[in-house]
Amino acid sequence: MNYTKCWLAYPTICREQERTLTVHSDFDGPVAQNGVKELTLGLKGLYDMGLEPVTENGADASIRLVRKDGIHPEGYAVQARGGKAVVASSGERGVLYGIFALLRQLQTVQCAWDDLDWEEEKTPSNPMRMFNHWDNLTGDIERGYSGQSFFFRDNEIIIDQRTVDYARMAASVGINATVINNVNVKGAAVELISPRYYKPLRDMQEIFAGYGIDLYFCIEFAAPILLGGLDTADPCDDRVKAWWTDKAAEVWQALPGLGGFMVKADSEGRPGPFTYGRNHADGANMLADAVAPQGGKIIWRCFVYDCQQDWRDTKTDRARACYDHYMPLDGQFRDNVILQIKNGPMDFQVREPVSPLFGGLKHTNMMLEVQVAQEYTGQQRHVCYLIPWFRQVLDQDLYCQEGPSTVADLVSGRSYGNALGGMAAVTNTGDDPNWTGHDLAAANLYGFGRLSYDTSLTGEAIAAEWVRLTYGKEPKVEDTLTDILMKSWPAYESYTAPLGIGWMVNPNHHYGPNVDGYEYAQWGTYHRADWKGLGVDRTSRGTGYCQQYAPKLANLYENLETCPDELVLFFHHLPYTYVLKSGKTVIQHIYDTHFAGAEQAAEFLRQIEELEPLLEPEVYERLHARFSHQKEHSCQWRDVINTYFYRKSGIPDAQGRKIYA
Ligand code: GCV
Repeated sequence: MNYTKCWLAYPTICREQERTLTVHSDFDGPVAQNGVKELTLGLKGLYDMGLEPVTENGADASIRLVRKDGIHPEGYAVQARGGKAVVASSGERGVLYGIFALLRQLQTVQCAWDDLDWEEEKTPSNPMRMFNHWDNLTGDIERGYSGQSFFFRDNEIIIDQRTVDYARMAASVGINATVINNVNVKGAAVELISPRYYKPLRDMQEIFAGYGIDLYFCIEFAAPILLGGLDTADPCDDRVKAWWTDKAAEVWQALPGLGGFMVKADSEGRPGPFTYGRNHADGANMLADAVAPQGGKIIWRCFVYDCQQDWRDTKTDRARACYDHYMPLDGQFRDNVILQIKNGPMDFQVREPVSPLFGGLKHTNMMLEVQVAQEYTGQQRHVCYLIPWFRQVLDQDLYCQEGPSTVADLVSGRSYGNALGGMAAVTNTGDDPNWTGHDLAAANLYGFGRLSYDTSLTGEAIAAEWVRLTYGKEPKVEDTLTDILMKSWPAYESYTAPLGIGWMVNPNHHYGPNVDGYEYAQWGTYHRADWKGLGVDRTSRGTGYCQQYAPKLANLYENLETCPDELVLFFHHLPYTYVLKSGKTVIQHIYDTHFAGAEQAAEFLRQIEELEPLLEPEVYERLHARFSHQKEHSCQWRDVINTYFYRKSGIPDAQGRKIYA
């Protein structure tokens, strides 16, 4: 199947045919060689120029890839001036990232090769920058909105040019690790750690390694039973320990350099240590000990909560679960364990406070998990550029120590001097021709990588950069698409669930409005609306969730006077007539944002229609179809939500607009 080159299309800047640059490299490993290949592709596309490697006279080469101690092995220093460029690093990954930075810069300033006058030095903000794929071996993707898997089909592993192009795309934005299969390890995926798959996995691993990407996969906690024929997977059982130790030795012998395993345990029906009366440190450490001799890591997901809750029970609070489970274990995990924590305490809603666990753990490696796949944010049928949201998450200060204590500081390991940590994104890719279903959803994939490598970047800068790399330099296209991207998350938030309350989606597939879709279910996701008001009381008078934060944040959320409007219903149960800081009542806020959000979606479509002459017909058609759907679907959201709350409250819209009573 044909597919687009996304941001690696290298659209022509100006033609300098007949010219050939030279490149000299101090490195000769596969990563640097792929860097040279990328330079060749880039210069050909941008200038129609050739590139020739030279082994001698390195000093005269147009581009020099230089080994330089003192620069982080995944960082780089690039200098480009007067038709010559030097890309320096102490490691090959750094050189590769420097090359991508150089190609990016050429496209950003859109100048002739000789005119580039630029230098940049970067050290990655996070040690680990990871894509998580929820691909099943059958080929379908859990929460996939862009076709089928390009890693797996019919229980076989696919290796083709797309594998290489995926690795190029990931490396171009600084991704250095990827988990290829679903955390819900289903069917044949249990056997990924068996000889059946070692050969193709090795081939895949080699491709990824050539782009500086460590391969990981998700394992099934009950594998000793399912694969090993034991009668238990108890992490404290010696037979289980021995089985995992032998298994790890076998896996690493087949796949030397494998990054490690990711585990979802005791979560949404998955097996785990709780089955045996053990805790999650017992489970994670047993695996960590098994993989440690191989240099492997265990990424242990913290998405653990009671998914069999009684909706009548107003004291149990799913939001509390992650902290309640893991805080008592702080300091007990091995050095090669990383706890992976979702950005919020619930599950990737359009707005949530950050998980208090980030501020709680002081002696544990941790990693932030975000979802680039738009499960709850429009499923890649609506545009929803999430990078400004991730930026806010990273900037949130947890006030948990005197020193640096934002989420960015904490997960990078900076706060407490941890060597491991970073950011992971559940990806939005599939085998659709444009990789991400919605063409503009590629900005999230790109943006996650860029942000995880450099957490000082802004959402707007990343958006503008992505648009230029993807569509070339056409001011109207650039301005319009950047504008749409930047307005898209607030727009989506405004016509869906209000004021931080979340959910209100159709059960199971999570698409489209259904205010009571999860209200009487077992999932712990309630809005508690009645005729007087709505919201969940998570203060000390309610579930006590607020108190999981350090005092400064706990007080901010606990007090209505200081609790930010956008999260007020997450933390408080309020009457519809309560006046927000905006000066509007809760009910009027609901009406106003829903009318405004749907209008904004209609405006997006108008903006896209103006781009018709400037975009390739196929791209325009795809965009037009998605934005038309978004316009219509945002009206459905608006009307369902407004009608529901009008019927509950009996309070009319102050502006007398149409509400379907
Ligand atoms: C992979 C949510 C999703 C599930 C997902 C789970 C998780 O509940 O709906 O599909 O399972 O999160 O993150 O493990």
